[in-house]
Formats: sequence, structure tokens, C-alpha cells
Amino acid sequence: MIDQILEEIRRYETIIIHRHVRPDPDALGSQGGLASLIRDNFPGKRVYIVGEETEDLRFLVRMDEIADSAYAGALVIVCDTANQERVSDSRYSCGARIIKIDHHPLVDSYGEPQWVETSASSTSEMITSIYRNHPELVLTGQAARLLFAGIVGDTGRFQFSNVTEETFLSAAELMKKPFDRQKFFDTLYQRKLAVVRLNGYVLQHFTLTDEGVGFIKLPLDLIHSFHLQSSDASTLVNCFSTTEGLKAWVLFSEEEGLIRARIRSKGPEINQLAARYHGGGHPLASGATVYSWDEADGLIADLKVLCSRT
Ligand SMILES: [Mn+2]
Repeated sequence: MIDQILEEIRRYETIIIHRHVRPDPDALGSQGGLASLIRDNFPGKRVYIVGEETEDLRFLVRMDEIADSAYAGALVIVCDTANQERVSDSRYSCGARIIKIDHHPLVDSYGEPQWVETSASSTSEMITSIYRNHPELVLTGQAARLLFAGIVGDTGRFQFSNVTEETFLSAAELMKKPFDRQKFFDTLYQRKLAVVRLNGYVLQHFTLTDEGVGFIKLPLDLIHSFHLQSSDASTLVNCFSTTEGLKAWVLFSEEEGLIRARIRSKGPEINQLAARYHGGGHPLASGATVYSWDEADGLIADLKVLCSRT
């Protein structure tokens, strides 16, 4: 599959790389890392990365602004995005061909070829494997930093169950390249004071049920009282994950007109449940959307049923 993808990359002059909306380090790391890998090994090709930026992760990589006309005859590669709805920048379908590179369970078939490896910790680990299979390729410190960021992000610093021997071998390979790892970690995990205060609120106020379900509801007015946006709350999803007796948990943060549910688990598989609430994701880490606090209570009730079975 890797050779097939390299072959396609060789065939196109313009390559535009997309990833999912509300990007995380793996989305940006796989997107930016792949772009670097192509630019550094196939000089002369036009390689662009597109999608909305988020303030917190701008330090990783910046996006390109391109005209619609750039898509004419272009190869589009979509990284880390299971379904087409979640692709950032709807122009992804305007190229000559789409390739999907992803590690989420296959929910939406798009692209040809589709390279999907659910056993990979991250899409960044998959991109790293291109280099590991072709050590003759140039991999710069900047590319290594992005791919390392993606692996670190999706594995919670190498502690989640998605970590395999391949994950460490990939990270070891990336660490051979020159980038400032300490500065990277310091910047990635630095938080605004207001977020640290909200973290304190969540720790004080989350509920733990007898079934082992943890949840916290963050209405918009509460988030605003901390001078934060709903998206700022997303970084707090794991802040009470070490609580004894916790099996699965959800952080609800309200936005204009909807409530985002970030669901995590230590055992019970929660992606089917997320799919019933307009979402999806991995067996132990998913996202969903509900449209009222009543619906949020429904999700919690379903999660309790799931947890009482295990
Ligand atoms: Mn990912």
C-alpha cells in the first residue's frame, strides 16, 4: 500500500493535503508531516495543506491559503478523517483523485486507494512507516517534530492502549532527527490560566455514578464565566480519568445551538453509542453531539447501561 501511495504521489504535480475539522495534534502532525516528506523528497511538486486553524496548535504548523483553481488535476490526500463530513475544507472533492490515510474504524468508504490501519496508534505513525519502509527518503527535523506530535497526542504521551511496539519504534526513529523535544512538550501542554481554573471546577464538580460513569456538564454561561470558549474545555476531557472506579466518562461542553460530548472509556466500547448521538470515533475515545440537556441525560443513561454490563 505504501508503494502504491508513493506511486500516486509521483504521478501528480499538485498535491493538496486535508484532515479533519477541529484538528488535534495527529490531524495536523500527519497532514504537515506528510507535506514535508513530499516537499523534501519531490522538489518541484506543489504541495499544500489546508483547513481551519486552531489557536492552541498554530505553533505546530500553519495552513496554506489556496485558490479553488489549484484543485484542477490535483491529488488530494485526506489524513486522519474517517468520514467525509468531518473533512476540513469542502474542496477536498474538487481534485482529480482522493487518497485516504487513516487509523479510525472504517465508517465511510471514500478515496482510492484507502489506506486504513486501525491497529496504528495514529495517522502520524502510519506516515512515519512510509519513511521506515523507505529509509532512503529524507525526513527533516521539522517533519519528525510534526509526526512525533501526532503520536504523542493520540497516545496521551504513550500511555493509551493503542500503543504498540511499532509506536515506540516509530517514536525512536523520529527522535533521531533534530528538533527541540523539550520545547515541543512544554508548548503542547502549556495551558491558559483560565483553562487551569476551569480544570479545577471540573475536578470539584464532576459526577461519578455507581456504574462507573463519570460526567461533567459545562453550560455555555459557565464556560463564559471563565472567559473561555467551548473548544477550550475539550482539553479537559481526561482531567479526572485517574479516579478510582471510573470505567467511562463524558465531558459535555455547550456551544451555540448544540452540546459537544467527548466520551472516553477504559474498557466498554463507546463508539457505537457515539454513533447513535451524531458522532463516532475509536472504541475507547469518541465524540458525539447532542442538542439538549435532556438528550445529554439520555447519553449518560446509555453509558450507564454499557458500563453495568462489564
Ligand atoms: Mn488520529
